[in-house]
Amino acid sequence: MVVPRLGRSVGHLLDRLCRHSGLLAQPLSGATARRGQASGRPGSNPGAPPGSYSALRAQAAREPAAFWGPLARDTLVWDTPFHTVWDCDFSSGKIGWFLGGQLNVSVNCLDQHVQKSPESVALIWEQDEPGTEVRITYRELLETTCRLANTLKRHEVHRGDRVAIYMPVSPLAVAAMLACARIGAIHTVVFAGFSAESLAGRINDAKCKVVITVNQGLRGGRVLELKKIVDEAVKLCPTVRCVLVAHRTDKKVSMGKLDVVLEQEMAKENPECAPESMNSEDMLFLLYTSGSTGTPKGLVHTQAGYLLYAALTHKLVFDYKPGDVFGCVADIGWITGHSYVVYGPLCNGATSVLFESTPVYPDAGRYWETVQRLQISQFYCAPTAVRLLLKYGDAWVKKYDLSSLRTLGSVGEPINHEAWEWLHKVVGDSRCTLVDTWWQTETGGICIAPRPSEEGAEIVPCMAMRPFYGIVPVIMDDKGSVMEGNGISGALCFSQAWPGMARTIYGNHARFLDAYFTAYPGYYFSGDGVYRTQSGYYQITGRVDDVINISGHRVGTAEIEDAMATHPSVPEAAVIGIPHDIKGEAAFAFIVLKDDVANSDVVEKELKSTVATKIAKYAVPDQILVVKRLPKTRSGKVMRRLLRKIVTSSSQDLGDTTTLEDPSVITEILNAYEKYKQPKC
Ligand code: 7RM
Repeated sequence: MVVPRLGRSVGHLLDRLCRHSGLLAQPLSGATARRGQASGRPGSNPGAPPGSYSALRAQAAREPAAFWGPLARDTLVWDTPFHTVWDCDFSSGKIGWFLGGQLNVSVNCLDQHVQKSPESVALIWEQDEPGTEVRITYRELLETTCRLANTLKRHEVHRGDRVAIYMPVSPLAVAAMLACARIGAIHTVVFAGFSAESLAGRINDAKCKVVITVNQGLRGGRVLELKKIVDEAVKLCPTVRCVLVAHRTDKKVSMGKLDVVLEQEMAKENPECAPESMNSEDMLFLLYTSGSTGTPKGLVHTQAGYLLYAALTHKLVFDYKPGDVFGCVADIGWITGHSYVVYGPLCNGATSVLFESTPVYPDAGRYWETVQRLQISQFYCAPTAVRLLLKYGDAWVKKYDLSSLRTLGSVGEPINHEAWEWLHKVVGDSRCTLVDTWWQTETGGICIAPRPSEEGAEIVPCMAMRPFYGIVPVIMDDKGSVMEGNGISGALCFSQAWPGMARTIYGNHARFLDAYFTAYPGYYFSGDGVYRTQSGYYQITGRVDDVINISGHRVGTAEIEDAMATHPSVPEAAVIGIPHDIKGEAAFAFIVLKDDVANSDVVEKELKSTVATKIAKYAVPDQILVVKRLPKTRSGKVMRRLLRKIVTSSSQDLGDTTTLEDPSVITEILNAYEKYKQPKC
């Protein structure tokens, strides 16, 4: 079906949006669209002034093609215009945007800005050692990207091939991502805190041809042996033909037969590389994230929709203006780094900060000293860091002039009152806009945040509040029915597709459908719970599945359990998340030991190291409790809910335990836990 030419009112609204955001230079023309399903869209808002948040939100929900079509056409640089704005159907998990269009993401992030102002600064690399920042212009970044792209080509990386990037935050890592984009290869950045086994699992799942890494990393004054980890991983990876090794330190590392010195190769290459014309729906990158099973999922993001969504949210949520220095301190190994260190800011021609260090190196003033020295306008960080820093006291903040700041943002986990207030009052001097932003690896960009909004609209502390344009939240009850009205809570779903969302799980579309589109047919299910306040704002209440969030890092309880169960003395383990002052959540493990185990302390130590080796250090349980058996239902499922109650609730009420196979297990575990809590002397 073809949507008729845009009506005047829609054109007028978008004109206003574009004047506000500087996004659209040209008037609208007709865009065509195939319509998807029509449920759950909010109606129009006749009383809202044109161009206002609520009018635009209503338009984006009612007429996605009319909203997104002109934005995509005028925000992005296209080789071939798209003919269809969207073709999506949540019932079948079909998601497609800007069909027929062709473009290159690296051209959008680099060449378009080089043409206009080659010497403007693309990246400020805030290296681990304070005061040693390096500025990279758009011209330089394009040149580095092209040399790296040509190096990849020389090593037989072709369009559609996968490349793993295991690097600390650095300009070369950004160039590696953009080099893949330039030649149509698909990158998968693996956070440089993951173990060799985790890295190998991801490389094998993606069947990567090439790995890009560094000899060593530097973080918080410490050396990270990244090349050694890659060596260990690659032994397990038959698809890897070549490892490109860059140098972050002077240390010589042993080079095997697959290894190539990246800088030497790049120096030989041409600083220009013709960009591949990619279809809107070709893959741009894979990013692995944890779900409720033991194996991480490789979420697939595609070209045009992802880039447009990252760029638009970067501009409107953070109020980014040309000339601002945008500081997102996330690692590029997470989706936050992809969307708000690399793709969003660079597509908008911004100056983006690459933060290599930690919040407390060399002291607890590091973030604020950096803000002052680099004159950062927007500062985007994780609540776990805020909780840590506020314990050091206000003096570390007050020491510095933070008047360059306009917007503060938080992401990754719920932000508690104390952290929100501290960020707002002490860091933001009660003067900056503070946005609690909710989104996921799967959503590609921010979905719920206090901005954009009507001008000057209230911001309620600790709340993501308002859906972004095109985001239509729906709250579901236990039975899978849509809950209407305010003052209600349930599962957070979305009824309508948006351009930035993931398209599939790499190599496993069935799992994609199962994880996100099966629990509530016709809707995307986020895995989070949400409360809609009396005023109609959204407040995230936390995961409703078996995913926990340690220091803003997602990990599945099943992943930790699987790692622990590889220990020969541990037939069974059950892991739950428990509240933690700084980390937000910590893992608590219940383990069953074989009868012949003499010393459980040794096993516990070994288990911790197993989790660090198999997953990552952050996933190691804080506490391990030995029990005789796990509480299981008659169908054999571990009742984690009961374990959570035992550890976190002071009341005797353990909820419904009638489905337990043997209720006497409760007293058994309660006793074990009581004993465990007593101080050991
Ligand atoms: C961006 C990112 C996603 C999960 C998500 C939530 C939790 C993220 C917030 C939040 C409460 C927030 N991607 N989460 N942001 N919870 N308030 N503002 O973190 O894929 O790594 O994690 O993180 O549970 O589902 S992620």
